[in-house]
Amino acid sequence: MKIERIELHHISMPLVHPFETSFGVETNRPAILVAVHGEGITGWGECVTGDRPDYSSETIVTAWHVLSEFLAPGLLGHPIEDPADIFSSPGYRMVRGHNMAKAALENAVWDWVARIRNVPLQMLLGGSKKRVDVGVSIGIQPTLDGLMERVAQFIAAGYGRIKVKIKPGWELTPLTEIRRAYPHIKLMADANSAFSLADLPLFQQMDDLNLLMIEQPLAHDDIIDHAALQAHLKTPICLDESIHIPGDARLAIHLEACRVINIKVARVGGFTNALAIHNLCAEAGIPVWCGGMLETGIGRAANLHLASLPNFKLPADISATDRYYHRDIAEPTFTLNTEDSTISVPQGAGIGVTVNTAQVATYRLRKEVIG
Ligand code: OSB
Ligand code: MG
Repeated sequence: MKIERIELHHISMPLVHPFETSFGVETNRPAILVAVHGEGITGWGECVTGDRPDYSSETIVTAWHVLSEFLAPGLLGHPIEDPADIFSSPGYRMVRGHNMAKAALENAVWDWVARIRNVPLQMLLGGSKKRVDVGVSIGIQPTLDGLMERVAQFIAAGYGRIKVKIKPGWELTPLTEIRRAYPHIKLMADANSAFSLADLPLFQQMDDLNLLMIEQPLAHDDIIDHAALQAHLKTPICLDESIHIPGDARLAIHLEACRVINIKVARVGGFTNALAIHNLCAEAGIPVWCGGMLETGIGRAANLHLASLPNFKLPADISATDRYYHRDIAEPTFTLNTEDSTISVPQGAGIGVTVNTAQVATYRLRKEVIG
C-alpha cells in the first residue's frame, strides 16, 4: 500500500473558555491537521504544538517546516503494510526530535491503515475497553470564587476527577478549598514545571490533601530533582513534560522519580513510542494515564483509542467536546457518560470520526498539498 498525497491544514479554533497554565493564557487553539491519502482512503492526524515553544520546544512553525520539507515528502510512495513501516521512510530516518510533528503524521498513518482494514484503531493498538475513565483539567482562574464555581459546574456535569493547574502563589489555597468542599473527589494538581526543590515545604503541605498525584512539579528537563522530591512525599509524582522517549520513562522509573506517568501521544512522537512506554510501565508496575492537549475531535478520538489499553489505569484528560469548542471539526462529537465519568471509544473504522472538511476550511489559516 502507498500514500499518494498528504495535506497539511493549519487551523486556529476559538476555545469556549480561555485556558491558563503556568506558561500563560490561550484563547485560541492552533493545530496542524494532517491528511494522508492513498488506496482511495484518507487517514487523519493532529499536531498539537502551540504557537509558542513553552510546553514543548516545538511550535506550529517548526512542525510545519519539518512535516512539509522532510517527513511528508519522504513518505510518498514508500511501501506501507503496517504503521511501523513509516520508520524506514527517508524522512523519519533523517529527522531527530520533533516528536509532535512526527506523531501527527504517524497517527494519520495508523488511522489510514485501520480504515483500510476496516477496524477501530483500538484493535490495532491492542486496546479493548469500550469506555475510558475521564476527568477535566481546569486552568488557573482569575479568582478563587471563580475557580470554585468552575469546579462545581464540572462536578455537576458528572466529572469524577478534577485536575487544577497551579503556579507559585496559586497552589495551597485553591487545593485546600476544593478539598474542603469535596472531601472525596479525585483531585490532582498540574504545575507544568513551575516550581523548584526549594519549594519542598510547600509540597509537604500539599501532601496532606489526599491528592491523586502532583503532575510535573519541577523542571521539564530534570528527572533527578523529581526523584529527590518524590523521596519526601507520599503523594505520587506524575511526569508529563519530562518524558519524550521510552528511555526517559526507563530512567524515571529506575531513579524512582515518579509513581505515575502521563502519556501524551504527541509528546512521545506517536503511537509506537506511546505503546512502548505503556508496556514498560506495565512491567514496572507504574500506572499510566492519557494526557490531553486541548485536541480537536481528531486528536481526542485518537486519545480515546490509546486510553483503552489495559495499563491506562487513571482517568484521562479527555473531556467532552463542549468543554473545549463550540463547533468541532469532526463528528460525532464526544459527550460524557455521566453515570460513570467515562467517554465511549468511537467504534467506526480507524479513529471512528468523520472530519467535516467544510468546518476545517472555516478555521483554516494555511493549506499545503504534498504529492
Ligand atoms: O500539562 O497537561 C498539560 C493543555 C495544554 C498544555 C499542557 C497541558 C494541557 C492540559 C489540557 O492539561 C488537558 C485537556 O486536553 O483537557
Ligand atoms: Mg501536564
